[in-house]
Amino acid sequence: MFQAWASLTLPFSPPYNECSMFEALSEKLGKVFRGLGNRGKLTEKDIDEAMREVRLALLEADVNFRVVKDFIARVREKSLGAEVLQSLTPAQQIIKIVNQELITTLGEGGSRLSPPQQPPGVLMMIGLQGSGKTTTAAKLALNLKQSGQRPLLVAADNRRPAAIEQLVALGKQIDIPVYSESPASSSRDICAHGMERAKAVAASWVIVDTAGRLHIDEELMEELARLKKQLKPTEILLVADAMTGQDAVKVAEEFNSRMGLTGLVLTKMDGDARGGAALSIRWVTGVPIRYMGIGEKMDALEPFYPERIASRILGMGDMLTFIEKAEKSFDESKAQELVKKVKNATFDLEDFYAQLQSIKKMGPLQQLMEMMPGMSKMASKLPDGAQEEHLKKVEAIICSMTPEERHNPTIIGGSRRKRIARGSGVQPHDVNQLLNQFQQMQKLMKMSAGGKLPKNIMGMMR
Ligand SMILES: Nc1nc2c(ncn2[C@@H]2O[C@H](COP(=O)(O)OP(=O)(O)OP(=O)(O)O)[C@@H](O)[C@H]2O)c(=O)[nH]1
Ligand SMILES: [Mg+2]
Repeated sequence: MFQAWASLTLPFSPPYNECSMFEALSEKLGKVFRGLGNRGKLTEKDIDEAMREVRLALLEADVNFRVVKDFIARVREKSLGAEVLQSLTPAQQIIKIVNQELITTLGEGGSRLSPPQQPPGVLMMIGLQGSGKTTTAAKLALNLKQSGQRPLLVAADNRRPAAIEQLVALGKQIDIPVYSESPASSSRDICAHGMERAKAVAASWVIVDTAGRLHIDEELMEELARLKKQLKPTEILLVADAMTGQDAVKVAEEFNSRMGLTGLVLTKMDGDARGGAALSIRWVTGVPIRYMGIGEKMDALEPFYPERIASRILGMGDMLTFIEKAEKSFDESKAQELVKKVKNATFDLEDFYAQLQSIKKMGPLQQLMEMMPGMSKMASKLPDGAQEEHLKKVEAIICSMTPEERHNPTIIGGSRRKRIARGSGVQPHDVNQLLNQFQQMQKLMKMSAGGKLPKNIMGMMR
């Protein structure tokens, strides 16, 4: 239903604008698997051939060569030794193995921060300059607050005067207290006083933002080691910029050997890097990826779910994330009512309009589309905001209709069409187009209610 809806609002000849992490890798792997086709049996030679291509695809995605070597060896061995399952074709079986091994490589299980046993728990954010420490500290604080915990932010980056102001401003924005002093104070004092404040306000978590450097240097490491000794952090989280590829992996290795990391946060996963850092960093360092940053806004932080990333890479979309987002934004009873309407095929333009509003609440359409199976490619081909533009037009058209027209669009003839077009600042044929598409969508809904939904909705809509 979301697919049907989304395709309804797509402009028709989207210009090209490729940019999305994992996209190229996903495409190449798709090609390899399609090449295996529906063959009833795969020989060792077929598998070796496919593995060679998978290997190339991973290397081109900037995955660490040691990780690639291990990965291929595991997939090859399992593919050769796999039992023949009747329910899957050999190609599907290999996809299943690749999926499992991708998950293993990414590190199993995402984890959220549970309330500390002895509050306040301390999170120490460390990393190179510009990796996203300050932003992530604030995002994490918001995340904790939303799960009912009481975070306090501590601005311990006294190297860059603006860093304190930056954290204070972010704290104000998300309404979370920030402990700060003048940049003249030492980070040791700021942390000590910050801990006192945390106790005074009964904070459950203290999140400490530390200073970064352009490169790892002795001075930085010594300062961080001192702070670690002083703060005895529950977690030391390295914030690493996914856009920097294998450099991020090297940095993580070094920080881990010096500081003993408990977790990683990969930022800028919304960028168009090839994804090699994400696919290598856990395997190389052994440190779990806890969160990923997917934008500059305060809510652009997600727990790291290896299963979801793997299925995104394999082109299955990120249905789980999508469903979670949908659940957050939809009212349960309204959703049920909607399902009933779809089933009875009484879904009208009024309902459609209400849907538009709910979906708008879920975030930028492009991001939503990227999570849906079969739509990620299309999403990347749309220029920023193209969807929103189109949506506005659709909204304007529906707004210019009378309730009766929305309920029963078939009564809209030539003169009503002209009136609606005038009212919404579009051409009559735009109104027509929307009505035709809505009719198509209703047909699809009827079919889906009868369990006859064709597999390729997108193809049909086009
Ligand atoms: N697109 C995107 N931008 C991000 C993300 N995380 C951080 N940024 C941006 O990256 C820039 C640097 O972020 P900061 O949080 O200031 O980085 P920092 O590590 O604290 O930097 P220093 O304090 O100078 O060491 C800012 O412009 C952030 O908005 C992310 O997940 N996605
Ligand atoms: Mg900072």
